[in-house]
Amino acid sequence: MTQSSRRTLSRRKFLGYAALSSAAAYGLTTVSTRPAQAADARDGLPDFSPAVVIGTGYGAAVTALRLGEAGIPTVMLEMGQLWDTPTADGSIFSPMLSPDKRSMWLKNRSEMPLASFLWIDINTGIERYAGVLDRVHYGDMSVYLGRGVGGGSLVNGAMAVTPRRSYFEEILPGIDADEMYGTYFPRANEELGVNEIDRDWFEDCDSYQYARLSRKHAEKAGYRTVFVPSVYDFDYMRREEAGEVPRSALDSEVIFGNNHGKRSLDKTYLAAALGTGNVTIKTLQEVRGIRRSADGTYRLTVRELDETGGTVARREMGARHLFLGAGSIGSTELLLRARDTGTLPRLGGEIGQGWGPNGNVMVGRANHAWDLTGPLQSGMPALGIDAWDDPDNPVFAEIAPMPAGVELWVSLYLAITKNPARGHFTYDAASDSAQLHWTAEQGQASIDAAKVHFDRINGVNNTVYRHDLFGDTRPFENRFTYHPLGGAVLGEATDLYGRVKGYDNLYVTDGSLIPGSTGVNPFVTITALAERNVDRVLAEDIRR
Ligand code: FAE
Repeated sequence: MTQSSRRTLSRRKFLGYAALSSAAAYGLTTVSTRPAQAADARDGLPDFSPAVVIGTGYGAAVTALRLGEAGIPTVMLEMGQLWDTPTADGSIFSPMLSPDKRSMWLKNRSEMPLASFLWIDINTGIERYAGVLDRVHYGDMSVYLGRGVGGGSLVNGAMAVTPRRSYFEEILPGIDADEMYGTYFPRANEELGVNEIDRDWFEDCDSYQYARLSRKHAEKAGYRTVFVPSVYDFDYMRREEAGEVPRSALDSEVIFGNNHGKRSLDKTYLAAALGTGNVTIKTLQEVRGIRRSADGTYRLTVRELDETGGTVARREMGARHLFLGAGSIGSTELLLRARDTGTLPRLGGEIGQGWGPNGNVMVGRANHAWDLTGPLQSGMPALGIDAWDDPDNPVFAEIAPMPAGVELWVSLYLAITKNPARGHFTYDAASDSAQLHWTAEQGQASIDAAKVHFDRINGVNNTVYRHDLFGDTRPFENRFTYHPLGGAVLGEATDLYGRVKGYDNLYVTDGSLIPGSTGVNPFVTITALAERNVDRVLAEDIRR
């Protein structure tokens, strides 16, 4: 990138960021840098836009930026809220340890990944509200999702990991890996603002005592650990520990949103997209239906929500080019509904297939009394145990915090395993929703793989598993995932650039494209693939 294009981009980002802030301040559901559009914010949707992007997560944000840069008027429809309005105490997001209504999407109780501590329920009642974290339940699996302008970037752990090239080639063999690793992964890392922790500070600080302890235990058992890049600003974190700035990662914040420090998409791609002047974001707009008009354009049925999930209005809007960026769960559901209710009948049997939880398993170990994790724990993981080269049980285990503000003598991990089992979705007409078919047995291979390594770590360190964290006595939790992947897999439900088979000008641009597993935390892969795909779509389908 040249110096002048860098300057243009940051000016654009500034404009976009200003638009995001002022929209929140005025309570608008439309965010745009064009004043005329902001003024008619409460007037619902335009009847038509050349391009519509559903969602505002990673795939969606990349797509909107590149469409906007190409001069294409683009509307983004997001079912969640814009998270930029401080409450009386100055916070935008709910505290992590005492969740309020802002924490969860339309729930009456918080639903933390750790259900209990010493078997005591740690969740609390909250007011039903369009909050930032959703947990969608399907039998033996539930899926955590971010809701709001920025999608998963608002609630995730910020770990920004480029997958091993050999594994990327294994999961997506049809994609030119030279191009991905030469162009698109570097581009994604730069635009996302990925940074690395200062190694000297890491060794010295209080915030990562918990990670250094887990490293000590892992190394004693012969494992190697690797630093994990992040989109949390590590310089800001260093100043948090020094007491120079308000705390966020060091105030236990993560899954209910970070009040400071995190480069979520509203600070990066979406700000830049708005700054092009061609992109408008409409919030609290849930797309429910997609059909095709006689002239070949798409018509969307959109439900406008209020802050408690009630329906304000149902409207329609049209698009020539339609991009689905509603995430693995959201985009898959939209396509399945369209196929099975007959509004897009040419969609194929590949829709809804190839889903996986990225082999996620959570596990806790009980530490000896003298092995302290420390009361201060950064909410943003910075280290992982890398056993991915184990030929029988490949595992990448991020060393996760348990940021309660007091010593708990627990080491926590989120393991990513290589589990070949895949689930699928079907459309359920009675509930008008997609249902996931995934069984506990399918998840067992992930537990078995993680157990091999954590048994070894426990054995060498004379430690044991915690049995009190997941609501019953199980030591391993694989009944939820942070990393839903698949449902409209690249090269199967779509061509190799995300064009949905059976229809032209219809694209998938999010985690649905990835066949169930990336071997690492997925958002860098989703971002880089979206960059690659939109390049091709702009060149061949839109600018032609
Ligand atoms: P996503 O970010 O989920 O965005 C989809 C958007 O579409 C959301 O804003 C939805 O509200 C919206 N939407 C859905 N349906 C509709 C509809 N019908 N109409 C309008 N809008 C709709 O999609 N990944 C990492 O790489 N590193 C991490 O550290 C990490 N930690 C995580 C921690 C948590 C608690 C969670 C939940 C996830 C974490 N992830 C992490 C996963 C990561 O956030 C996720 O893979 C991406 O956000 C998925 O990006 P997509 O573009 O697929």
